[in-house]
Amino acid sequence: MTPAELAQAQAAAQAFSPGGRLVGVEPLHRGHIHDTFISSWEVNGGRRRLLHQRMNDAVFQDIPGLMHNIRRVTRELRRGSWRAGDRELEVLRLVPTTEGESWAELNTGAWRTFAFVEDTVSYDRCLGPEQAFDAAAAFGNFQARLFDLDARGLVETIPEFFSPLHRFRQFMTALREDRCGRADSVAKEVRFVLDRRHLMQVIETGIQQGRIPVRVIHGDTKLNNVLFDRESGQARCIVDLDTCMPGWPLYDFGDLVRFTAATSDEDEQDLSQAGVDQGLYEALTAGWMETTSRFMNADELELMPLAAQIVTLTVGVRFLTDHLAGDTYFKISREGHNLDRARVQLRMVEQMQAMDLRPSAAPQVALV
Ligand code: GN1
Ligand code: MG
Repeated sequence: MTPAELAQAQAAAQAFSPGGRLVGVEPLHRGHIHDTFISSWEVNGGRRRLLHQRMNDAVFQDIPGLMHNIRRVTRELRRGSWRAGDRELEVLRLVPTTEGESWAELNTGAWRTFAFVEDTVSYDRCLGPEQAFDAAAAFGNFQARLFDLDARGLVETIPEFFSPLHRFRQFMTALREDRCGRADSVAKEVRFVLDRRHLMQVIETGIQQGRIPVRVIHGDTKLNNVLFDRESGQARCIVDLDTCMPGWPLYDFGDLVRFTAATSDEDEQDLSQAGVDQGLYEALTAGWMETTSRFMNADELELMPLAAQIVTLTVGVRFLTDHLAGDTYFKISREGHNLDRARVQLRMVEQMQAMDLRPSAAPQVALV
């Protein structure tokens, strides 16, 4: 961190001062979108840590809407009227500014702060089926808890965020424009996507036909958005509520599989490592069903394996689109980073299609 960045982060931390003395501020290199820092405070003889984020207002152009959603969702989660599951999860806590606002508009950008959840660990790779089950049950439970929340009460902060069709159109535009002259070098990946374009319309068709419900979802169910207790190893808190907005509930299951059943990191460069672990997929399915079976309909159950393919393809398409467009959306830390990410996702789709991934219950409904 440069001295200027440190000074900015310190000033931002002060805007959310819990009182006491600011001991230090460190960057936390997580996520592809915001800038994140941790501050430590000495308050009344004790230590306290806060997590600050400078929100990316190019990605989230409606910051008031984004913060409205987070306030609304955390309030609902605290209300305790969830329908399914018995796991007690901690709810993320927003720390207000010294003026009592939920975020601060500073000259360095829009900042918000959460209480740091102590004594937890997060994982970029899954430890095994038990952890996969636990993470899936936690995310399923999260969705169950939000079952009563009227989706119309939340702002769609990024329009069509979860729409595979929309992502496909953005990809076609980037391909046509080819701003960086990269299209020729990714002809193989482009072909792979075009050969599977039929997958991109399955969800929209299901929603239009009234078979797939629209409800509030988490929207970024990566394993590393679950904080596990350092001692017990059990899921304790779900973080990153940025994309909690109306979506198709199976998106959460699909994204969970994309990330957690992966045999490699999301940005692995050695493609021979990339793939899907069937045992982890099955554990995720079982964990997910533990809390969602009460409200998933027959079409959704049937679609579970396909949702994993569709979400993985969609996220792969988003990475590939950003590579074609010149890496303007996802943060990168090396040349070709988004292409590496895209390739891993596409390899996973290829493997999923070759595997026999089964829905957890199998009413036969044809959607395609
Ligand atoms: C982004 O920033 P992060 O890592 O929480 C993205 C998700 C993608 C994910 C891929 C707002 O999430 O949609 O699935 O990267 N978030 C946004 O790892 O675009
Ligand atoms: Mg996120």
